[in-house]
Amino acid sequence: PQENWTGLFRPGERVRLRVINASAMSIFNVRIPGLAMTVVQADGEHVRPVETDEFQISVAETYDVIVRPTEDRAYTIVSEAIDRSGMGRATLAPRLGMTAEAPPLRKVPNLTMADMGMGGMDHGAMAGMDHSAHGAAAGAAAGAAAAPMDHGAMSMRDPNNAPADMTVGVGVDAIAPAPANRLGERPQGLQDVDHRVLVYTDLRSLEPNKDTRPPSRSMEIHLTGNMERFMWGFDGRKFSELVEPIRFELNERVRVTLVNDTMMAHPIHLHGHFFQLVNGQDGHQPLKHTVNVAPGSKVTFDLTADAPGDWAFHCHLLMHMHAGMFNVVTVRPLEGAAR
Ligand SMILES: [Cu+2]
Repeated sequence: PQENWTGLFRPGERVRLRVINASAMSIFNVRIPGLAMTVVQADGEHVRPVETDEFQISVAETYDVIVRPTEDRAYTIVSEAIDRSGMGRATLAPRLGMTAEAPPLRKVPNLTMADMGMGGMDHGAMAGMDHSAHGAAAGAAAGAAAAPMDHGAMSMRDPNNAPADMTVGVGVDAIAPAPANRLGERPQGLQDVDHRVLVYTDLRSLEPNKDTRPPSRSMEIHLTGNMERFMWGFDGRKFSELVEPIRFELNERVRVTLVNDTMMAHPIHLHGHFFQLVNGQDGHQPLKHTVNVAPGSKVTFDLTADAPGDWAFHCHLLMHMHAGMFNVVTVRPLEGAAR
């Protein structure tokens, strides 16, 4: 922030900013106080222009925005880490050397019951959980030590809901018993701000989706963690324990639901493909390669498996990926191979 990267503009011109979250472990909330931003691309794919005042960008996501500063003054580009551990800062100005005020860091957001996938739950049943730890769990999003939790409360998984072969044992924090689709809700840390905030349901592909076939099958993948061993994985296993890759037939159309059983956000990234985020924009579902799955929430995407090969599929938080939240997606047959 001290280097104060500065982008120059002539008052009145339209400026396109490509914002890439290239960090290892930090999810940011981005705004330019005094300037509206028109989002025109997500992950490098066109979306219907949508004006906003702030957006959240998870690791590996990209948003292109257009701004039109008309005044002969500097503006501060602010990116606050969602755990409020720090703030990125840059400047848009008509001349080098100018700065605008940088707002103070806002307070650390606390996870709500909804964040924990407990909307509609009997909260009395939660008496075993140490509620004071929730804010700290949110703070762990930046890689800090996991919050101390009462593990006695962590065996709340509805066994009917979990995959039959999912490993759930001591310390596996399957602690969000009822994750729900919350794509239309404001992201972490932005629930209470008094200006417009981009939500995933705002994103609408500018072009109609090329593949509108209904999915021929559905699959559910749970995002799981273990706070005692700092292990992260899919369906309760880390990559080194996984035997089977996730298999798709070439050009198969599959609906994939990611279920975040943990109290941390996970930016899930698939190589080799863009998937269609199922966000209510039927026929114009936005194309993405990374989607942030908020704590205790579900995200669904439709995938056309049109790239033969082996592809990495993983959480893009570096420590989570290294700790096991990784698998290989195989798309077969390969080019030229017999079916
Ligand atoms: Cu993760």
